[in-house]
Amino acid sequence: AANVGFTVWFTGLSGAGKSTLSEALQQRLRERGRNLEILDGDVVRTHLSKGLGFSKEDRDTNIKRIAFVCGLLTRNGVACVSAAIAPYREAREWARQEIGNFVEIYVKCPIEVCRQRDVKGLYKLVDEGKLKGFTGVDDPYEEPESPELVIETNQEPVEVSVQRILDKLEELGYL
Ligand code: GGZ
Repeated sequence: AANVGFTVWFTGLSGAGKSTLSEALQQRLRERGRNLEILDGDVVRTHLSKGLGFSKEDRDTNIKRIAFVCGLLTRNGVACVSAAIAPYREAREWARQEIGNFVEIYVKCPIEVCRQRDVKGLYKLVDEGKLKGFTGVDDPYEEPESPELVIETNQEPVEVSVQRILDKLEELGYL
């Protein structure tokens, strides 16, 4: 099914592993001759969503923009990944409706582990009181209720997680 478009919609805390999984998935798909377009929250915010902040309204706008682009790409046969926090259930449901071939994956990781990883030093800023409204600390994260897959990034290596994602995509007929 080389030309079926789909969107893998990751959701999870900052530092949970969404970007890492996206890149590993892109690598594995490339080996199979399939390109993958990654819409990473962090990157999208420097272009498509430049100027948006982290209020509920701005996060929802960000998610709707990402979903809109993923929808366009998906219906033209492109394989996409969204790697944004996407903390609100309602916005994710909106994305699911907008996109169609939608695979929601909860990138689950205890916040203490994210905090320890602190790849970008943001949790440190939060602890120092220099960053307010941080997801999972003093801003909401609504866990998915029925995602297609849950990946616990502190429980298994990246390669195992990526294989489970590939298996799911095959099962759904997208690969
Ligand atoms: C959460 C924040 C915040 C606040 C800056 N809350 O791990 P990162 O750094 O690279 O990714 C996070 C990114 C979140 O942007 P998203 O577009 O994914 O968020 S959302 O889906 O909610 O729109 C984090 C950084 O931006 N960051 N401030 N207050 N993450």
